Amino acid sequence: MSASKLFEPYTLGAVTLTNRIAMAPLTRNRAAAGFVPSPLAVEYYGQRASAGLLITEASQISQQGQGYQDTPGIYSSEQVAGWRKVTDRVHARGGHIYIQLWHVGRISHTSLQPNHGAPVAPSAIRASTKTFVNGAFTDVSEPRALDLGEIPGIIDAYRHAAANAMLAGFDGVEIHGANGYLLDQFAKDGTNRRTDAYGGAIESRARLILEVSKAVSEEIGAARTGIRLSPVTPANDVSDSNPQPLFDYIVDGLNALKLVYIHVIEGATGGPRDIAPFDYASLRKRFSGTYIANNGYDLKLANDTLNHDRADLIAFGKLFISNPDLVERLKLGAPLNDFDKATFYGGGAKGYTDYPALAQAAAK
Ligand code: 8OZ
Repeated sequence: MSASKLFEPYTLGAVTLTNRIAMAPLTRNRAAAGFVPSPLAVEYYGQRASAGLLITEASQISQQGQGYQDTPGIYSSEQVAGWRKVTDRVHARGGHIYIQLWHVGRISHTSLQPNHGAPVAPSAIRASTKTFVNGAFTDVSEPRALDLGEIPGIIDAYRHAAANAMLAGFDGVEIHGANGYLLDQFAKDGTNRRTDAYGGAIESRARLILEVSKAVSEEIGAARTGIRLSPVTPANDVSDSNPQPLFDYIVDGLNALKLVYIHVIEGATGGPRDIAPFDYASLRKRFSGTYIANNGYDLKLANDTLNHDRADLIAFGKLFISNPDLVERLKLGAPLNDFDKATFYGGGAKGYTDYPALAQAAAK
């Protein structure tokens, strides 16, 4: 086994990470009543604290921002108290943790919305996709277009959630700008048909993601504000006719705001990396902060990417579900546990906190 940069420390804004491995945000649908992280979440994140950076599962910034059953929030004081137990456990084990701030936009269902109203979107275009509610996969509901006058309230909800994240003891936040949720819906022309200041030209479609990034970084500091982007993913029925200039423009804006990182899903989320041509090196070149690369990385691709300076950190997703000690396993070249897709979303400890670490596996 040769020395690998993956296991070297890295300074990310205000904190020094013990290695260059991030745990990607992973939706697990196990929040308790009130959308509060449960004691099992404390165990789950604590088991994975050897990752250089943990990024939590996407967490809604408001009830309107929720799109799936049993996902945690970061808008109420009970949710803050629940998350505080998670961050305390991770910090006690020497780890660092950011929370992903989420507004799903049109990827929701009336049963989850305030007063069972329509989910909100840049334009009233229903997504051809399903969500998980009331124990079943269900078509998402028809959304309504946001009024111009509602947008400041949405930006404020991000700001409030970021302030709550600090109260909960997080090291920073990751704005969810990816995977066809609200900010991505505004940015891309397949979902945004607005004719006001938030639709039309690239500068207008990018306005919301940049205004949210500005508000959050003003609230908690740019050195604690990262963002996730997915320029070409088809996830959640999102598309753009010309993603390169759009994301070049967005990243220039994020760079001017001095965000601490961009976390880029290269290709189709959880799928092929080469789904569409896109020059990720252009984003890296435009951005002075940290570049976190994600999607389908294994040890070899991770090492090649770091050695060629194409990224600073590598985020692993599904492998962290089944390998709480992924860092040690990669370091030793040890075998990896397989993951069970049937327990990804919802349920209890099974498939959540019961995957064995190496020492436990050896003792069996
Ligand atoms: C899987 C299931 C539900 C939501 C994403 C937050 O794709 C998600 C998500 C993933 O970013």
